Amino acid sequence: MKNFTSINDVNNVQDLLQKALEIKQNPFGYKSFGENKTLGLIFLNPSLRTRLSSQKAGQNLGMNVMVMNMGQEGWQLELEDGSIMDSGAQEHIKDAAAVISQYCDIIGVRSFATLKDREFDYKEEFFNKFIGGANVPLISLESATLHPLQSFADLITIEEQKKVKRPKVVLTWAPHPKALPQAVANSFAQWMSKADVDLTITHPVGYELSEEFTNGVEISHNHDEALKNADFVYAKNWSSYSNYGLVSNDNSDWQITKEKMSLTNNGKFMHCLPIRRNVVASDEVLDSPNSLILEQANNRTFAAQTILLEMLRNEK
Ligand code: SN0
Repeated sequence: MKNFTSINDVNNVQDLLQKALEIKQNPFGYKSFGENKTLGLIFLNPSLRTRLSSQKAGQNLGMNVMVMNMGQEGWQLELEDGSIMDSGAQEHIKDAAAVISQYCDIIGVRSFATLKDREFDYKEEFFNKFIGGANVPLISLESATLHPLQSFADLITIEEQKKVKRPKVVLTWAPHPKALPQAVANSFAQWMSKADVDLTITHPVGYELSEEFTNGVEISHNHDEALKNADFVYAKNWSSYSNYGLVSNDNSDWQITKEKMSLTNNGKFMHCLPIRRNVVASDEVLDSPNSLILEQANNRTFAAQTILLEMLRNEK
Protein backbone atom coordinates (compact mmCIF):
# COMPACT_ATOMS: atom_id res chain seq x y z
CA MET A 1 0.00 0.00 0.00
CA LYS A 2 1.64 3.21 -1.20
CA ASN A 3 -0.83 5.71 0.26
CA PHE A 4 -4.07 5.32 2.22
CA THR A 5 -6.44 8.12 1.33
CA SER A 6 -9.60 6.12 0.52
CA ILE A 7 -11.00 2.59 0.29
CA ASN A 8 -9.72 2.56 -3.30
CA ASP A 9 -6.21 2.02 -1.88
CA VAL A 10 -7.35 -1.30 -0.37
CA ASN A 11 -6.95 -4.48 -2.47
CA ASN A 12 -9.35 -6.67 -0.51
CA VAL A 13 -11.58 -5.13 2.15
CA GLN A 14 -12.52 -8.52 3.67
CA ASP A 15 -8.87 -9.51 4.09
CA LEU A 16 -8.10 -6.13 5.68
CA LEU A 17 -11.02 -6.57 8.09
CA GLN A 18 -9.86 -10.04 9.13
CA LYS A 19 -6.34 -8.71 9.65
CA ALA A 20 -7.69 -5.94 11.93
CA LEU A 21 -9.62 -8.46 14.03
CA GLU A 22 -6.48 -10.58 14.36
CA ILE A 23 -4.39 -7.55 15.39
CA LYS A 24 -7.00 -6.63 18.00
CA GLN A 25 -6.54 -10.08 19.58
CA ASN A 26 -2.77 -9.71 19.60
CA PRO A 27 -1.86 -5.99 19.42
CA PHE A 28 1.87 -6.48 20.11
CA GLY A 29 2.35 -9.41 17.72
CA TYR A 30 4.08 -7.28 15.07
CA LYS A 31 6.27 -5.17 17.34
CA SER A 32 9.44 -5.82 15.31
CA PHE A 33 7.96 -4.42 12.08
CA GLY A 34 8.20 -0.81 13.19
CA GLU A 35 11.64 -0.99 14.81
CA ASN A 36 13.70 2.11 13.94
CA LYS A 37 10.83 3.46 11.84
CA THR A 38 9.27 6.87 12.43
CA LEU A 39 5.64 7.84 12.06
CA GLY A 40 4.91 11.55 11.69
CA LEU A 41 1.41 12.82 12.45
CA ILE A 42 0.66 16.26 11.03
CA PHE A 43 -2.51 18.08 12.07
CA LEU A 44 -3.87 21.18 10.37
CA ASN A 45 -7.05 20.85 12.50
CA PRO A 46 -8.04 19.68 16.01
CA SER A 47 -8.11 16.00 16.94
CA LEU A 48 -8.53 13.71 19.93
CA ARG A 49 -9.17 10.12 18.79
CA THR A 50 -7.25 10.29 15.54
CA ARG A 51 -4.18 11.74 17.19
CA LEU A 52 -4.04 9.38 20.17
CA SER A 53 -5.18 6.19 18.42
CA SER A 54 -2.73 6.67 15.54
CA GLN A 55 0.06 7.36 18.02
CA LYS A 56 -0.86 4.23 19.97
CA ALA A 57 -1.10 2.18 16.76
CA GLY A 58 2.43 3.22 15.80
CA GLN A 59 3.74 2.44 19.28
CA ASN A 60 2.07 -1.00 19.28
CA LEU A 61 4.10 -1.72 16.13
CA GLY A 62 7.33 -0.55 17.76
CA MET A 63 7.51 2.72 15.81
CA ASN A 64 8.73 6.07 17.04
CA VAL A 65 5.98 8.66 16.70
CA MET A 66 6.25 12.42 16.23
CA VAL A 67 3.20 14.67 16.30
CA MET A 68 2.96 18.24 15.03
CA ASN A 69 0.01 20.58 15.25
CA MET A 70 0.93 22.35 12.04
CA GLY A 71 -2.26 24.44 11.97
CA GLN A 72 -1.23 26.19 15.19
CA GLU A 73 2.50 25.71 15.49
CA GLY A 74 3.78 25.41 11.92
CA TRP A 75 4.26 27.88 9.10
CA GLN A 76 1.30 28.75 6.95
CA LEU A 77 1.59 26.73 3.75
CA GLU A 78 1.47 28.01 0.17
CA LEU A 79 -0.15 25.59 -2.29
CA GLU A 80 0.14 27.47 -5.59
CA ASP A 81 3.06 26.43 -7.80
CA GLY A 82 5.16 29.35 -8.99
CA SER A 83 3.52 31.86 -6.67
CA ILE A 84 5.47 34.89 -5.47
CA MET A 85 5.28 34.37 -1.72
CA ASP A 86 5.41 38.01 -0.63
CA SER A 87 2.36 37.85 1.64
CA GLY A 88 0.57 35.39 3.94
CA ALA A 89 2.09 31.92 3.63
CA GLN A 90 5.69 31.50 4.77
CA GLU A 91 6.47 28.03 3.39
CA HIS A 92 5.56 26.09 0.25
CA ILE A 93 3.76 22.77 0.77
CA LYS A 94 6.27 20.98 -1.49
CA ASP A 95 9.19 22.03 0.69
CA ALA A 96 7.36 21.09 3.89
CA ALA A 97 6.32 17.67 2.53
CA ALA A 98 9.83 16.89 1.26
CA VAL A 99 11.43 17.87 4.57
CA ILE A 100 8.96 15.87 6.70
CA SER A 101 9.63 12.87 4.39
CA GLN A 102 13.29 12.99 5.41
CA TYR A 103 12.39 12.61 9.07
CA CYS A 104 9.58 10.06 8.70
CA ASP A 105 8.99 6.65 7.11
CA ILE A 106 5.21 7.14 7.06
CA ILE A 107 3.31 10.43 7.34
CA GLY A 108 -0.28 10.88 8.54
CA VAL A 109 -1.98 14.14 7.58
CA ARG A 110 -5.24 15.81 8.64
CA SER A 111 -6.58 18.72 6.62
CA PHE A 112 -10.32 19.43 6.75
CA ALA A 113 -12.51 20.83 4.00
CA THR A 114 -12.56 24.60 3.59
CA LEU A 115 -16.38 24.36 3.07
CA LYS A 116 -15.95 27.51 0.97
CA ASP A 117 -14.45 26.29 -2.29
CA ARG A 118 -16.11 23.03 -3.36
CA GLU A 119 -13.88 22.48 -6.36
CA PHE A 120 -10.72 22.89 -4.27
CA ASP A 121 -12.07 20.53 -1.59
CA TYR A 122 -13.43 17.84 -3.91
CA LYS A 123 -10.24 17.81 -6.01
CA GLU A 124 -8.38 17.15 -2.72
CA GLU A 125 -5.93 19.89 -3.67
CA PHE A 126 -4.19 19.95 -0.27
CA PHE A 127 -3.65 16.18 -0.09
CA ASN A 128 -2.60 15.88 -3.70
CA LYS A 129 -0.07 18.69 -3.34
CA PHE A 130 1.28 17.15 -0.12
CA ILE A 131 1.58 13.70 -1.74
CA GLY A 132 3.26 15.35 -4.73
CA GLY A 133 5.98 16.75 -2.48
CA ALA A 134 6.36 13.72 -0.18
CA ASN A 135 8.67 10.76 -0.76
CA VAL A 136 7.14 8.32 1.73
CA PRO A 137 3.66 6.74 2.13
CA LEU A 138 0.89 9.00 3.36
CA ILE A 139 -2.11 8.09 5.51
CA SER A 140 -5.22 10.28 5.56
CA LEU A 141 -6.21 11.36 9.05
CA GLU A 142 -9.26 13.05 7.42
CA SER A 143 -9.01 14.94 4.18
CA ALA A 144 -11.42 17.45 2.64
CA THR A 145 -13.80 14.74 1.42
CA LEU A 146 -12.97 11.46 3.23
CA HIS A 147 -12.08 9.95 6.62
CA PRO A 148 -11.07 6.37 5.73
CA LEU A 149 -9.53 5.37 9.09
CA GLN A 150 -12.83 6.26 10.77
CA SER A 151 -14.85 4.24 8.26
CA PHE A 152 -12.52 1.26 8.61
CA ALA A 153 -12.98 1.38 12.41
CA ASP A 154 -16.75 1.59 11.84
CA LEU A 155 -16.62 -1.48 9.58
CA ILE A 156 -14.71 -3.42 12.27
CA THR A 157 -17.32 -2.37 14.86
CA ILE A 158 -20.26 -3.47 12.69
CA GLU A 159 -18.57 -6.81 11.95
CA GLU A 160 -18.07 -7.43 15.70
CA GLN A 161 -21.60 -6.37 16.69
CA LYS A 162 -23.84 -7.65 13.90
CA LYS A 163 -26.40 -10.35 14.74
CA VAL A 164 -27.44 -11.15 11.17
CA LYS A 165 -25.26 -11.84 8.16
CA ARG A 166 -26.42 -8.77 6.25
CA PRO A 167 -27.58 -6.07 8.68
CA LYS A 168 -29.59 -2.98 7.76
CA VAL A 169 -27.37 0.06 8.28
CA VAL A 170 -28.85 3.55 8.23
CA LEU A 171 -26.68 6.62 7.85
CA THR A 172 -28.75 9.50 9.14
CA TRP A 173 -28.09 13.23 8.89
CA ALA A 174 -28.42 14.90 12.31
CA PRO A 175 -28.79 18.51 13.45
CA HIS A 176 -25.74 20.60 14.40
CA PRO A 177 -25.15 24.28 15.20
CA LYS A 178 -22.11 24.55 12.88
CA ALA A 179 -21.31 23.72 9.26
CA LEU A 180 -19.37 20.43 9.20
CA PRO A 181 -17.60 18.62 6.36
CA GLN A 182 -19.19 15.76 4.40
CA ALA A 183 -16.03 13.65 4.86
CA VAL A 184 -17.25 11.17 7.49
CA ALA A 185 -20.55 10.59 5.67
CA ASN A 186 -18.92 10.28 2.20
CA SER A 187 -16.38 7.83 3.54
CA PHE A 188 -18.93 5.75 5.48
CA ALA A 189 -21.10 5.46 2.35
CA GLN A 190 -18.08 4.38 0.32
CA TRP A 191 -17.01 1.67 2.81
CA MET A 192 -20.53 0.37 3.49
CA SER A 193 -21.13 0.04 -0.26
CA LYS A 194 -18.31 -2.53 -0.29
CA ALA A 195 -19.43 -4.30 2.90
CA ASP A 196 -22.00 -7.06 3.40
CA VAL A 197 -24.74 -4.67 4.60
CA ASP A 198 -27.91 -3.02 3.27
CA LEU A 199 -27.25 0.70 3.42
CA THR A 200 -29.91 3.43 3.52
CA ILE A 201 -29.03 7.12 3.76
CA THR A 202 -31.60 9.51 5.17
CA HIS A 203 -31.40 13.31 5.25
CA PRO A 204 -33.59 16.38 4.80
CA VAL A 205 -33.99 17.70 1.24
CA GLY A 206 -30.97 19.85 0.40
CA TYR A 207 -28.40 17.66 2.17
CA GLU A 208 -27.74 15.25 -0.71
CA LEU A 209 -24.15 13.97 -0.66
CA SER A 210 -22.01 13.89 -3.79
CA GLU A 211 -23.22 11.07 -6.08
CA GLU A 212 -19.61 10.01 -6.42
CA PHE A 213 -20.03 8.33 -3.01
CA THR A 214 -23.73 7.42 -2.92
CA ASN A 215 -24.16 5.83 -6.33
CA GLY A 216 -26.60 2.92 -6.04
CA VAL A 217 -27.39 3.59 -2.36
CA GLU A 218 -31.03 3.84 -1.20
CA ILE A 219 -31.79 7.42 -0.17
CA SER A 220 -34.86 8.53 1.81
CA HIS A 221 -36.13 11.89 3.02
CA ASN A 222 -38.55 10.17 5.38
CA HIS A 223 -36.60 9.83 8.63
CA ASP A 224 -38.99 7.53 10.51
CA GLU A 225 -39.51 5.28 7.51
CA ALA A 226 -35.74 4.93 6.94
CA LEU A 227 -35.07 4.06 10.59
CA LYS A 228 -37.60 1.19 10.61
CA ASN A 229 -35.94 -2.17 11.32
CA ALA A 230 -32.43 -0.70 11.29
CA ASP A 231 -29.80 -2.89 12.96
CA PHE A 232 -27.33 0.03 13.07
CA VAL A 233 -28.08 3.76 13.12
CA TYR A 234 -25.05 5.89 12.20
CA ALA A 235 -25.73 9.56 12.96
CA LYS A 236 -23.65 12.40 11.53
CA ASN A 237 -24.19 16.01 10.64
CA TRP A 238 -22.89 17.36 7.36
CA SER A 239 -23.39 20.71 5.67
CA SER A 240 -24.93 21.04 2.23
CA TYR A 241 -22.98 19.81 -0.80
CA SER A 242 -25.21 21.47 -3.41
CA ASN A 243 -25.40 24.80 -1.56
CA TYR A 244 -21.83 24.26 -0.53
CA GLY A 245 -21.07 24.54 3.19
CA LEU A 246 -24.48 25.94 4.11
CA VAL A 247 -26.71 24.92 7.00
CA SER A 248 -30.14 26.21 6.04
CA ASN A 249 -32.45 25.45 8.96
CA ASP A 250 -32.20 23.63 12.25
CA ASN A 251 -34.24 20.46 11.56
CA SER A 252 -34.07 19.69 15.29
CA ASP A 253 -36.66 16.91 14.81
CA TRP A 254 -33.85 14.90 13.17
CA GLN A 255 -32.12 14.46 16.55
CA ILE A 256 -31.72 10.77 17.44
CA THR A 257 -33.82 10.20 20.54
CA LYS A 258 -35.06 7.13 22.38
CA GLU A 259 -38.33 7.45 20.43
CA LYS A 260 -36.47 7.43 17.10
CA MET A 261 -34.42 4.40 18.22
CA SER A 262 -37.63 2.57 19.15
CA LEU A 263 -38.46 2.42 15.41
CA THR A 264 -35.39 0.26 14.82
CA ASN A 265 -34.75 -3.46 15.24
CA ASN A 266 -33.31 -2.90 18.73
CA GLY A 267 -30.69 -1.08 16.70
CA LYS A 268 -27.20 -0.10 17.80
CA PHE A 269 -26.30 3.58 17.77
CA MET A 270 -23.06 4.80 16.17
CA HIS A 271 -21.27 8.16 15.89
CA CYS A 272 -17.63 8.96 15.13
CA LEU A 273 -17.33 11.56 17.96
CA PRO A 274 -16.89 14.31 18.98
CA ILE A 275 -20.63 14.60 19.49
CA ARG A 276 -22.75 17.54 20.63
CA ARG A 277 -24.94 15.81 23.21
CA ASN A 278 -28.68 16.53 23.11
CA VAL A 279 -28.30 18.15 19.69
CA VAL A 280 -27.16 15.28 17.44
CA ALA A 281 -28.41 12.55 19.80
CA SER A 282 -29.87 12.53 23.30
CA ASP A 283 -28.00 11.48 26.44
CA GLU A 284 -30.41 8.56 26.76
CA VAL A 285 -29.30 7.17 23.39
CA LEU A 286 -25.61 7.88 23.90
CA ASP A 287 -25.52 6.30 27.36
CA SER A 288 -27.74 3.32 26.53
CA PRO A 289 -26.34 -0.24 26.28
CA ASN A 290 -27.03 -0.06 22.51
CA SER A 291 -24.58 2.79 22.03
CA LEU A 292 -21.33 1.77 20.27
CA ILE A 293 -19.51 5.11 20.46
CA LEU A 294 -16.73 3.81 22.74
CA GLU A 295 -16.30 0.60 20.74
CA GLN A 296 -15.88 2.67 17.57
CA ALA A 297 -13.29 4.90 19.21
CA ASN A 298 -11.42 1.85 20.51
CA ASN A 299 -11.31 0.30 17.05
CA ARG A 300 -9.59 3.40 15.67
CA THR A 301 -6.33 2.01 17.08
CA PHE A 302 -6.69 -1.32 15.27
CA ALA A 303 -7.78 0.30 12.00
CA ALA A 304 -4.69 2.52 12.06
CA GLN A 305 -2.44 -0.35 13.13
CA THR A 306 -3.65 -2.56 10.27
CA ILE A 307 -2.93 0.15 7.68
CA LEU A 308 0.49 0.97 9.20
CA LEU A 309 1.42 -2.72 9.17
CA GLU A 310 0.45 -3.00 5.48
CA MET A 311 2.79 -0.10 4.72
CA LEU A 312 5.64 -1.42 6.87
CA ARG A 313 5.31 -4.84 5.22
CA ASN A 314 5.73 -3.24 1.78
CA GLU A 315 9.11 -1.96 2.89
CA LYS A 316 10.43 -5.32 4.15
C1 SN0 B 1 -15.21 16.78 12.26
C2 SN0 B 1 -16.09 16.46 11.05
O1 SN0 B 1 -15.56 16.14 9.96
O2 SN0 B 1 -17.32 16.53 11.17
C3 SN0 B 1 -14.38 15.59 12.67
C4 SN0 B 1 -15.12 14.30 12.88
C5 SN0 B 1 -14.23 13.13 13.12
N1 SN0 B 1 -16.04 17.19 13.37
C6 SN0 B 1 -16.02 18.43 13.86
O3 SN0 B 1 -15.29 19.27 13.38
C7 SN0 B 1 -16.93 18.74 15.04
C8 SN0 B 1 -16.86 20.18 15.44
C9 SN0 B 1 -18.01 20.68 16.27
O4 SN0 B 1 -18.18 21.90 16.27
O5 SN0 B 1 -18.75 19.91 16.89
